[in-house]
Amino acid sequence: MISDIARLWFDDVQLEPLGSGHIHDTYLVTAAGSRYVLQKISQSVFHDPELVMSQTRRVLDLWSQQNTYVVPELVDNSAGLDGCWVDGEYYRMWRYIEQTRVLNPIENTAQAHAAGAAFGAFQAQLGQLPEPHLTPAISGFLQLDHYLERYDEVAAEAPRHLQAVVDRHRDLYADLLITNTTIHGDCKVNNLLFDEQGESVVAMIDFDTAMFGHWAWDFGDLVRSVCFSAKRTSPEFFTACLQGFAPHQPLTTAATAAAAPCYVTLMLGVRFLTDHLCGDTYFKVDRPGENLQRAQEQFDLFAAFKRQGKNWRSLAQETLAQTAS
Ligand code: GN1
Ligand code: MG
Repeated sequence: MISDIARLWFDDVQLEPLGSGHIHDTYLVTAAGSRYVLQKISQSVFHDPELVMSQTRRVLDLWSQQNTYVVPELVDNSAGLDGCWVDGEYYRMWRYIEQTRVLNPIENTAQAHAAGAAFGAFQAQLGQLPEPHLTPAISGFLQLDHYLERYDEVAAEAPRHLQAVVDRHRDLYADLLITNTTIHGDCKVNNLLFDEQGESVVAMIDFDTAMFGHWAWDFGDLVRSVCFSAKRTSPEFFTACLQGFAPHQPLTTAATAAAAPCYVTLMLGVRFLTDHLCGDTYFKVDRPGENLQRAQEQFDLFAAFKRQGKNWRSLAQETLAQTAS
């Protein structure tokens, strides 16, 4: 029972499910008047939980050296360990960060700016990580070419209209397939905890996918998640994310910033679609067909991003010129 696991940390616990993640099982734990977050790491996604933990500790150490954001803390259990194996599953406990909230949906462009600044600051800070680079805890993570290889094995079963979209765009993003900096790897706006007024970012969470990647995978995922959360691809959101992010990341260019939301959104659509066709082994579902629906939502968002195309490139050029001056 999950409460038995929580008792490896605390004697007297109350538990309830927490969050809307598609990967781990996550619980809110109350013990001795304080709140904590217990997670069972999904091994169908992260094959090596100890690698995830050792890399997370390196990230937390370096991220703790900035003073702008609260850094999540792992909690030791009664054996003095911040994570442990029980019956072949790996568990860990975090201190809950109080007086914060997740934006669901995002409400305004000031929040998008604050989110861009937070993820930009993360890349700037993690740029100082001593060698060796963080390795992807999931092989091929965020590499479109890798996901297309898997997709191609099952593509014949995919709905025709989605096959056509993939085939038309699969070769467009060669510039984004390289790696150039340490990234967060899951820059959704709901991996940021805002203050209760929703004005500033208090803390960033979820470092499992931090790795050496391309700066624009984070930036693109942020714009994708902001627009998905707001249910519209507003140019104001794009500009606000870029204004927040770019001052922290000197690698930022207008063309790549404009292409990044398309790249990440197409990739996520392909990931959901492939998982649907392969029997939902990666993203958790509550009912059959849910991953197909998620794929369709990302393909719709991708189409909306494509329509912004050239506008966003010139908008990015103007924004970068302003932020540099
Ligand atoms: C997964 O579980 P969650 O929501 O933190 C996924 C991300 C996707 C996201 C889409 C390790 O993250 O890459 O962008 O779903 N994480 C992993 O909602 O695959
Ligand atoms: Mg995540």
